[in-house]
Amino acid sequence: MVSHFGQQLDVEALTSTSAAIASPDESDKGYARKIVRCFQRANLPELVTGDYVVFEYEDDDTGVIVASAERRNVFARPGFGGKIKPVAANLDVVLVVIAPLPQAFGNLVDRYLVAINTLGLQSMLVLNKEDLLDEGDPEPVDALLSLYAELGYPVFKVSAKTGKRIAELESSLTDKTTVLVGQSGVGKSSLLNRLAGLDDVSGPFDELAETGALSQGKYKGTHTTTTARLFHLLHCDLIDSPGIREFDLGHVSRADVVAGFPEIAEYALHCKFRDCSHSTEPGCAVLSAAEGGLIREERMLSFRQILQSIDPKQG
Ligand SMILES: Nc1nc2c(ncn2[C@@H]2O[C@H](COP(=O)(O)OP(=O)(O)OP(=O)(O)O)[C@@H](O)[C@H]2O)c(=O)[nH]1
Ligand SMILES: [Mg+2]
Ligand SMILES: [Zn+2]
Repeated sequence: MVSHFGQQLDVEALTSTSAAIASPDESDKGYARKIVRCFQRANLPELVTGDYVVFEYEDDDTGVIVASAERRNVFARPGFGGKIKPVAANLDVVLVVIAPLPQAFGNLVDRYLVAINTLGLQSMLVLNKEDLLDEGDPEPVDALLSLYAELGYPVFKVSAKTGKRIAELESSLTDKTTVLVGQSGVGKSSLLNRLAGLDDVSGPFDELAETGALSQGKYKGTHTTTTARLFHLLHCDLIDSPGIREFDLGHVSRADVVAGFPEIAEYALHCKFRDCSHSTEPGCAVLSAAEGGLIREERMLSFRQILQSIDPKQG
């Protein structure tokens, strides 16, 4: 399943027969497979980009989905009213994209990293629009990227616009299925177009992803991408996803949050109490490490903020 349009879904036919596309067939990695617009039978669960399904043709370009295969994993985010909204399934990597504009927030990145870690997926970070950075004058987004590099996350500083270091990024994505996530306007769709080999990444395109200018004056994204879509590139599969404003981690446990902060998790093993909340307890190894400057202050603040948001009694 490659994309969702209200009640209808776009399904890519993996075989030329009229049904049976439940499993990925590596020998059949053609790049211009047929897209069939389908409805799904009412008894099926909510399907998401990246799901494998079985469908029956109704005519040449339309069909009905009759079954879906179990997912390896699904990346989700809470939608309106606290309902979990799946974004994409059967992934290897979640690529968190930040940029100098719109402004990047460490806490948003940390929320993503907790969610990705909880799912057991690999996270990578991209700072896009490096062409906007002033060489002589390090900007906050640079410091943010270095922080994650120090923590051991793979980081890339690229420009979709100029193509700088795109080859480096591409080689890390080879043979993987990756979803691009991040705020609206950071350039997820532009990156996808560049990784697809385009020199002019801003379209308009028929085959690739639509991009949109930032809003006048406010330098915010304009929510151009409205539905997740899977693209087969020469060396990897990429899923473009709609930008978000906030990432609410409603569905994770306190232990998940700790595990999503590797440098905090390391010290948390040595706390005196097993159920230590790392806020006021005596013998808390996390607090002593933070006091000793072994954990960065901004990460401790972010950690507390996330704990508080998943359980307001905490903190
Ligand atoms: N200077 C510069 N501008 C870029 C770069 N990449 C993207 N942009 C511009 O940033 C704006 C937003 O790009 P999009 O690719 O639409 O951003 P997006 O993250 O897909 O946004 P949503 O679909 O709304 O989530 C467009 O005006 C792009 O031309 C870059 O590397 N450098
Ligand atoms: Mg987009
Ligand atoms: Zn503790």
